[in-house]
Amino acid sequence: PVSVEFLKELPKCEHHLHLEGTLEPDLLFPLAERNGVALPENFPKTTAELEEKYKSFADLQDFLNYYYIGTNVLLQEQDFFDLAWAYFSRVASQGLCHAEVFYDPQSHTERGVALETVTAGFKRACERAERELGITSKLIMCLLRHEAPAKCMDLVRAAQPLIQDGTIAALGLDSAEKPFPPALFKDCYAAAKAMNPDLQLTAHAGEEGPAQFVTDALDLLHATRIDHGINSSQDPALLERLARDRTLLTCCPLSNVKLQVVQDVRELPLQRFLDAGVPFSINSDDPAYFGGYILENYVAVSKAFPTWDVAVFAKIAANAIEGSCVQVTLEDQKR
Ligand code: ES4
Ligand code: ZN
Repeated sequence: PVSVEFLKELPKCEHHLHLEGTLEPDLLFPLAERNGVALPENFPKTTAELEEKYKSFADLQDFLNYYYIGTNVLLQEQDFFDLAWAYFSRVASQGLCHAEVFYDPQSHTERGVALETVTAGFKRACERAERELGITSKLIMCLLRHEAPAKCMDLVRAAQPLIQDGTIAALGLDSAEKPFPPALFKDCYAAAKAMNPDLQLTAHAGEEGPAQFVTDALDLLHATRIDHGINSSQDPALLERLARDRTLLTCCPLSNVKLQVVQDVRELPLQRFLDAGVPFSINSDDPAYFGGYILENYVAVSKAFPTWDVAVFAKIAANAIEGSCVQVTLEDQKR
């Protein structure tokens, strides 16, 4: 296997990172205190107890129940800044160059926190990360698919100024997958794209849901990237299409194990993706919950696929750059 040092030095892009999923227990409790937010009666009382709980989740929904309780402690612009800044500071030492990060406005607006407050805090952290850490970034606004499509459309309308001025670079779709197929959000995606033709479109699909949801995200939402997409491996025609169109799958190995999508990283169809020419990147998803940031995810893959050499990882890293919303040109690199 390649060395950890090599993986650390490899210039990496993160494409699948929920900012709310970077809320470490040791920030969650102080924020709850600072904001006077009461946690549920049966919620763990200490960082150690909460970390114990995070050791295993039954499935995506079991995790999401904790994740949405966590989001409740975020209220002020400064909270959102602190959260994102803690993330950027941490991954700067892991060789992260560029991050395209998700956030879930509805998990905050539902509690009376303004979209503008959330976005301003995250944006300020992104700007500081570029200035002080040399990490470039883009914000991806996600629709919560367990919410009514009409509610999601309200968010798209509220976000119009942020979509038009490029603050929001891309639209995504997340939360409980299986009961909420991509088709429900066709109008939301079309409306957002109409606000700014430069808006990029991505969607979680094929994590717990079938390969058909990946196809639907491409056909109905016109996504040009797929988040997770692991179950694409069940459809050879789809693999061919992803390879032909160079559609990036943003894979999250430790997440898939923690949420029992697979029992071991070795079960992930990553070799099949490589063989079929399907580009994928390696990402952390919700690192505070799943026990690893981007480097730990690369290391887990290198351990699970010990025959992959530096050339394979260089290819993965190059595919990640190519699949980013921003293309880093040779000219930019010279500067
Ligand atoms: C998520 Cl792992 C995952 N899947 C779907 N939605 C999410 N939101 C935060 N993490
Ligand atoms: Zn995700």
